[in-house]
Amino acid sequence: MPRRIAIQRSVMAADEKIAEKIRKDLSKRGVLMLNLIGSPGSGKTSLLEWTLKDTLFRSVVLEGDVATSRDAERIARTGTPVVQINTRGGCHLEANLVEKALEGLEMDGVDVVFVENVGNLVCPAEFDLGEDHKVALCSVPEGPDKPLKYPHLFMRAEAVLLTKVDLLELLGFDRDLFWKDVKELNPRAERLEVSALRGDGMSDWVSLVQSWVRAKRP
Ligand SMILES: Nc1nc2c(ncn2[C@@H]2O[C@H](COP(=O)(O)OP(=O)(O)OP(=O)(O)O)[C@@H](O)[C@H]2O)c(=O)[nH]1
Ligand SMILES: [Mg+2]
Ligand SMILES: [Zn+2]
Repeated sequence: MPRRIAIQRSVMAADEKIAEKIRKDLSKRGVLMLNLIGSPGSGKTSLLEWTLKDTLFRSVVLEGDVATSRDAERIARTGTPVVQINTRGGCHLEANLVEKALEGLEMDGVDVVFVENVGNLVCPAEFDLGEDHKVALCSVPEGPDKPLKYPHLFMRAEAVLLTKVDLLELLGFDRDLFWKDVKELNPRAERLEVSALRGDGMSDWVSLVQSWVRAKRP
């Protein structure tokens, strides 16, 4: 078994170098990259569909899924350039996949690369894709206890979004507990409540992305 561990380490080390290269290349161009991470169905694609209605920044999207191009088809309907990455069983994106996906995209004039990671609350947090920020999504139906049970993502995220807040009352969601635990894990993270169904919090989210875009411009 030790041999297997060594192989995994070297693969991860190579991938970390690719992530650094992606970060450097995008920074030279003044392009922001965001890595959206959350459970399957937490509302990542819905958040993007809403965000891409905004024309103040130009975006491209990389869609990570185990199989199908369904999410890429949804994004393409917004008119935004998109590449689908299928991991064929893999439960997270890696920098080498992102590097390949970026090769085919025209980046002139682009402000933001949104990466939707594979739906998974656990290991995507461990893999650097070369992003500027990780954005954690947790939806109301998942329950308020998730931050402490799956802490790594919440600890590393620059922003935590509680999604589907239109369901707060229906599901008796304890939002005080949720935010108390998030603050305990990561007091500096931006904290937003959004609903892609009703539009709650979307202008705050778009403003946050815009502030990151401005900070990135040369
Ligand atoms: N009530 C409610 N439902 C939502 C909201 N946002 C998304 N949904 C629904 O939640 C389901 C999953 O949404 P997606 O945006 O596809 O979730 P996802 O995180 O991209 O899912 P994967 O890509 O499979 O991991 C869909 O049926 C959406 O219509 C919301 O704000 N409120
Ligand atoms: Mg999706
Ligand atoms: Zn994984």
